[in-house]
Amino acid sequence: MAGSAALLRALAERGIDWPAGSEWHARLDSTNDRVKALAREGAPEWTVVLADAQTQGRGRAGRVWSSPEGGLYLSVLLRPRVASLGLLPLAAGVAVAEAAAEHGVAVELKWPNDVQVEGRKLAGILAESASGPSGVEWVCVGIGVNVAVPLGALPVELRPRVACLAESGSTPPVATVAAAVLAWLRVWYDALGSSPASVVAAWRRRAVAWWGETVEIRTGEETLRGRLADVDDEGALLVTTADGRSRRVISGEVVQARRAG
Ligand code: BT5
Repeated sequence: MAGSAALLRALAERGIDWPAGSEWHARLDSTNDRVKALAREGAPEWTVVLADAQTQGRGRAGRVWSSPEGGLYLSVLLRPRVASLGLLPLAAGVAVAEAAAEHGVAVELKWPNDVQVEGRKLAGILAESASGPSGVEWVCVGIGVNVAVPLGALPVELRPRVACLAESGSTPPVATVAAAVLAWLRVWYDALGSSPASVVAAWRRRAVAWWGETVEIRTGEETLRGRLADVDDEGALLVTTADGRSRRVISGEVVQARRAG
């Protein structure tokens, strides 16, 4: 696991002594699955797992996350003490945005979990959690970032819709990007406890500018159409429907949110 040493070095260069174990595999089915297994064995918060490539990388709702070499595939274990988890994907999105900015790439965040460059997807976030009688026991936050993924290694239909950090002209080592993402994740995760409103504000500042536009939001049960009003303090989207009612949509329910044509 030479990657683990590179990661710890990159974190140390930022003054961070990583508080839990790290694994870096050449290949895994899914870093989320590995972290979930470690979570069930009682691994501590901030346990982190990376892989050079994934054979079963997952998005939400069973979608595929293409994971060839050249990308960052990272999952981290959190044991939050907060009641509402809706802000966690937004905090992770802001962390990825900060990390991308360090490498000269300005991103836009699309609710709930997309990180985009000019409408193309640079990164995705998949949070999976388990609850027990006393509430949320753990959350696994999986983050995939296209650092220098060769377009040819991706499915043809995906290529026009994908962005890479390397487009900025330099190709940072994956371990350097991983350290940046983790460092910023700690900052914004702490903010969830101390000042959730600052997370929402940071997310809103970087959000795709589609406030006031008509959107279509597909959940497992229905398709909702309305004017996008705002995101609330818990990270839920507020949509005003044609009959003037305000509807609140939480990220866990959403299959797709898009501008309506
Ligand atoms: C996501 O899902 O965006 C969450 C992706 C999370 C991936 C990380 S990698 C580390 C960890 N381990 C895992 O197994 N997963 C996490 P969703 O919003 O459902 O978006 C999925 C859609 O993104 C797909 O249907 C494609 O259209 C597109 N896509 C797939 N691979 C991509 C890639 N490499 N780059 C950009 N877009 C991609």
